[in-house]
Amino acid sequence: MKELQTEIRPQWCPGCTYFADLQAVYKTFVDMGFDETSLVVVGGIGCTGRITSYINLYTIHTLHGRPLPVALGFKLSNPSINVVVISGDGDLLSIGGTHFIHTARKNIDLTVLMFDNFVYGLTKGQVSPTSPHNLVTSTTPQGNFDEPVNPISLALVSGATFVAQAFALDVNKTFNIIKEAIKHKGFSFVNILSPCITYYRAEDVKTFKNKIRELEDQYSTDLSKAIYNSTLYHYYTGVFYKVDRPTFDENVLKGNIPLKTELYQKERIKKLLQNYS
Ligand SMILES: Cc1ncc(C[n+]2csc(CCOP(=O)(O)OP(=O)(O)O)c2C)c(N)n1
Ligand code: SF4
Repeated sequence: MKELQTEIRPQWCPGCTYFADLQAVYKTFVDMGFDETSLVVVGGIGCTGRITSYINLYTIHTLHGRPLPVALGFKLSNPSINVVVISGDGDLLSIGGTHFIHTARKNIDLTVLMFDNFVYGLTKGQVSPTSPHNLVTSTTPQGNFDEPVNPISLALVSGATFVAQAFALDVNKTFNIIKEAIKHKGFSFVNILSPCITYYRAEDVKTFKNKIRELEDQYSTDLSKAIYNSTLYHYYTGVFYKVDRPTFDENVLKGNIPLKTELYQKERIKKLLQNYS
């Protein structure tokens, strides 16, 4: 575990739930025996994205909203490597929202861990896509007018093949779920409920924790059932859905999806350029 830590001290507020998320992540990587040759971690921008500086493996801190395209690039250039994306609800569902949908529906073999803190933490508590209705934030002083995105439902309807939810302070359970998500072949998504202790003013972590319930109907392979379960109660943890479907990267390897199309052939490009000379 010590070897996985870097010399940089996490720059998170004292007591931030992300410390627990980080423990679960370390625990998983140690348990799965990852090293520089077998894993790359891709982070977005935000308090969450900082995690890339705290993991002593190959990591990349990308542009705001863009960790998924970068992760896809890693996976296609080296399909044998495990790629784990760690980012926030703002990064993945706001500015990066369309990447989320399209990476999921292509079933790229990636694991996405979303630290869902219900606000934009790094920029000091603006409203985010998962902020509950009526939440008072710096940009919604009279309460959030909008309805929140349900990340589990969104992942399911977008085509993710493994969808789960965990709670930050239950480190062991989060560890087990992350492990399963990484082992899953295809687009796996874990929403880790991690309320921001500084800017999420709806309830304190203790009250939040008391609402956490274990999902009864886990590992469903029935999409409509999983979607229905995702709408029942916001504080369920467990695996909502798990199915096997060919992945995009598998199809690329088999040659079913050509990466180099005719368009990229030198002669075609030469001819094309001549049209502009
Ligand atoms: C293109 C661009 N727009 C805006 C920002 C400012 N910005 C930095 S972090 C952030 C929000 C991050 O929120 P979230 O992904 O929920 O992460 P958290 O900090 O809550 O962990 C924003 C808007 C930026 N860095 N780049
Ligand atoms: S602002 Fe919120 S999410 Fe960011 S470090 Fe502080 S408590 Fe954690």
